[in-house]
Amino acid sequence: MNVQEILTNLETKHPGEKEYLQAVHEVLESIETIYNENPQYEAAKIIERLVEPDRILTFRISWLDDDGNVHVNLGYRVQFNNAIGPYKGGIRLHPSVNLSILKFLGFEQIFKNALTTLPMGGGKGGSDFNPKGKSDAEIMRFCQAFMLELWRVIGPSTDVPAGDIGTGGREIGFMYGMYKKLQHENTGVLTGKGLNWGGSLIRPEATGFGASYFTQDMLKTQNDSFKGKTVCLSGFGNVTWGVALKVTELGGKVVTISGPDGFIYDKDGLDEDKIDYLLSLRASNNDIVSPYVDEYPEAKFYPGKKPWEVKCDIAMPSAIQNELNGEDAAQLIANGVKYVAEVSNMGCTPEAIDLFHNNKIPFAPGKAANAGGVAVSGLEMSQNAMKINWTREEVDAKLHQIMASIHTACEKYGTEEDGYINYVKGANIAGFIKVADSMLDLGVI
Ligand code: 2IT
Repeated sequence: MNVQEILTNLETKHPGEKEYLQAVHEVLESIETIYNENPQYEAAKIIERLVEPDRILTFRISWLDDDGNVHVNLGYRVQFNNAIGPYKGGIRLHPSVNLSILKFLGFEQIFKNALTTLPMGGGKGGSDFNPKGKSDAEIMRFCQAFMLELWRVIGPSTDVPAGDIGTGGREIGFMYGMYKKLQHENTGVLTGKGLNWGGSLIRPEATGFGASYFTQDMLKTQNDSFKGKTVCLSGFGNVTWGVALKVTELGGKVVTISGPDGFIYDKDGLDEDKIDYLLSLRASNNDIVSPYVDEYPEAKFYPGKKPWEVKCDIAMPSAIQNELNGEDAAQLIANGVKYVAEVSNMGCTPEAIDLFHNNKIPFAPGKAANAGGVAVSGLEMSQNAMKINWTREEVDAKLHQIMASIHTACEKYGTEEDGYINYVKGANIAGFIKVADSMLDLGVI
C-alpha cells in the first residue's frame, strides 16, 4: 500500500481522532519519498505496524474529594512502539485528555525519543482529571488511584512514565510512592523524580533549556544569535519557565507569557525576579496568568487573547497542541518574525507550518526542539541504573550535546536544494529511519 492509501485506511478506521490523524499525516508526508525508495519497508508493512500502538490500557479511576464525594475519571496508557527501548513518555492530566490526544502524543514520542540517540521507545498516558484547584490531599488520592491500575503494565525496562501537562514533581512523587509500595522496588520506574529520591539535576529545566539550545543552533545556521532578539512565549508552566530562563541568559528578551485566561505583554522583558515569580504563579494552582500585572504593573494583560499578535523576532509556542494556527502565523509573518520553534508538542497547525515553510522561515517542530525533556529523563534512567548522580554541569553538557546531534540530524535529512532547512522533514526522516530499520532487524513481532 502506498502512503496515501495507508492514510485513507487509517481515517476510516479511526474517524474523529483528529489530533492522532494530524500527527500521522505530518510524519507520513515527510517520509513518503524515503518509503518509496526503500521497498523493504513496504514488504515488512513497517508503516502499518508503526501507526497502530502496540497496546492501549484504559481504566477507570475512582477517588474521594476532601468533602467525601466520589469522582470517576478515565485513565490511559498508550504503549506505542518499543523497537529501540522501553516505552517512554509522559502522563498528561488535563480535562481535554482523550485517546486521540494520547495517541498523537505517543506517536510523536516514538520519533522524538529516537532523535535523542538514547534507547527509548514511545508511549504516553494520562487522564481527563483536572488538577487545577484541587488540594494536595485530593491530588494524592487521585495519583494513588491512578497508579493502582498503571503499576501492572510499567517497569524500569518495560515502560517508564514521566510528567507532562498537569503532572509535575508533586504528582510524580505520589505516583512513585504508590508504585514502590506495590512493587517492593526502587528502580526509578518514573522520571522527573525529586532530587532526594532518585531524580536528576536539570530535569525540571530540561525541556526549556534543550529548546533554547536547539533554537540557538538554528540561529547559528543564519550567523545569528539570541542577543537583542525579542522573543514571544506562550504558557507559564515548567516548560515556559525553562525557556525564559535560558533565552534570557543567552541575551534574548522574553516579552510574553500566557495562560488560559489571556496573555501578558511585558515590554521590558522578563528578568530573574519575574522568572522566579512565574514559578510561584504556577504553584498557586489556579491556572491563570493575570495576577502577573498586580506584581508588575508596567506589564499589560490581554484577556482571552494569544501572544502571537505581538511583534517579535522569535516565536516559541510552549503551551499545548495547535495553539498557533494559520491566522496567527500570518500575523507573526506580517510582523516580521524570523524564527519559530515549537516547544509544545504539535504546537502549530499544518496551515501555520505551511506558511512558515513557504516564507522560508526556519521552523523547528516540537519533536526536535522539545526533545531535551525526555533526553534528560533518559539520563535520569541511566543514573538510576548505575546508582549514581551526575553533577549539574555533567547533565547540562550531555543535554547540550544531544540537542546539537538532533540539529545535525535535521540538517542532514532536511536541507533542501536552495539551502533552506526543512526541520519537519529532517526530524521525521531521521527518527523514522532509526525506528523502521530497528523494526526490520527485530522481525515481524
Ligand atoms: O512530551 C514529552 O516529551 C514529555 N512530556 C516528557 C516525557 C518524558 O518521558 O520525560
